[in-house]
Amino acid sequence: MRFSSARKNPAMKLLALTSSLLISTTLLLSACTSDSGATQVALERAQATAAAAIAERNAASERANEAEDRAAAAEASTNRLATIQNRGKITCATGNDTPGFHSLDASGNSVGFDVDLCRAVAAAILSDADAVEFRFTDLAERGPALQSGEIDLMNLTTTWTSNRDINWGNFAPVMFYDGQGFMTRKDLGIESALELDGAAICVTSGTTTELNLADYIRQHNLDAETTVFEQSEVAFDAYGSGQCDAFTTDRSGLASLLTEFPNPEDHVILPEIISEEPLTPVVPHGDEAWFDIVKIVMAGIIYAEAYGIDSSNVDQVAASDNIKAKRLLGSEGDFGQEALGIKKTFMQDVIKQVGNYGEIYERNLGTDGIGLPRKGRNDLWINGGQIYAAPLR
Ligand SMILES: N[C@@H](CCC(=O)N[C@@H](CS)C(=O)NCC(=O)O)C(=O)O
Repeated sequence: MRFSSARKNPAMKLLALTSSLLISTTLLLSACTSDSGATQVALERAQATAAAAIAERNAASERANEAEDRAAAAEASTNRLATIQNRGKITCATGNDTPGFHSLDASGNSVGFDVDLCRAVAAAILSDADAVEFRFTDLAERGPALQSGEIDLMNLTTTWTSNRDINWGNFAPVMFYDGQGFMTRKDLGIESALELDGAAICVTSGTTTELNLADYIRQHNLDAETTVFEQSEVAFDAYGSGQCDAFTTDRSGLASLLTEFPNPEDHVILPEIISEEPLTPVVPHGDEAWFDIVKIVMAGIIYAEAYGIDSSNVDQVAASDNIKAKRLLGSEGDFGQEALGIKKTFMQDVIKQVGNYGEIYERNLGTDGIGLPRKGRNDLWINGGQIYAAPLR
């Protein structure tokens, strides 16, 4: 509203100026009727002055509009929480073709580990985990989608790298620790990635996978041929139909895509892990408070698991005498909710509707999902893993 009424002002000013210049031209004309030559010169001068003033005003008005457009974009990206609250839902970039991380269930709803963080953030700020508009984004489009600011959050098996951190957006705490691997058909008898000399390898574009593969081939002097696809599902189908001897991506992605094969036992994941792939939610640059909100929701689900709070016992714990757990649930104290302008009890909505980190993991990636054992880096720090976040206080 503020912008549309401000927009009218330059046009109205322009109108006022144009009519005042026309009035002065008419006055000048009638004052100089005695000398027609001088009148003609005066008239031309007045018209030229009026035209120049109008052109200058037009340019100033255009500059004002551009400045307002820039200000509107800046305001949307610097006050994303208010924008989302007005809109009534968050816009989250994810995918729909990697079971466990992001896919569609039988009713066409988005489900998965990546999807659940979008839902958790929606539950935190809108009290409704379903208040999410999912934007299915190709991997090569992730940078532009973040840079344009058109999405509020991205959770799309995205590796946190230095270049992406600088150029794409702000990366929240790591949600899943991974590394890149290779899959081949068992009947090829290949036991190591170093035996891929002469092989055709399928890979998805716009990924760290593509870059790491190029490094690996060069580093080990392999004479491998890479075939690049825009979507991992298409790349994987190409591998499945025998177009390539091997397929490479994050090892969790290999395990995920394997669940879609009718004959998974005919394939083998090679032992080499050739890179670091910390998979991380990302927000556009430019709004620190919004970045803090996403981080605090992540910390909330992680500490909820550590404190033994899950979707089945929220009310019970909120009324208990466990000080740390009660603070997390907002029944006492404050760990930043007030400064961020979010509901004190936001974590109750998140845990009731989406669950703690462990529940999210098991439902999608663990025993009830694609069967990736959690033990190791993706376990909580208290169990020797690396899943950790800022303490809530
Ligand atoms: N983590 C790597 C690779 C990401 C990747 O290849 N993700 C696949 C699953 S393993 C995916 O989500 N594909 C969805 C799509 O192609 O739309 C990156 O950030 O570049």
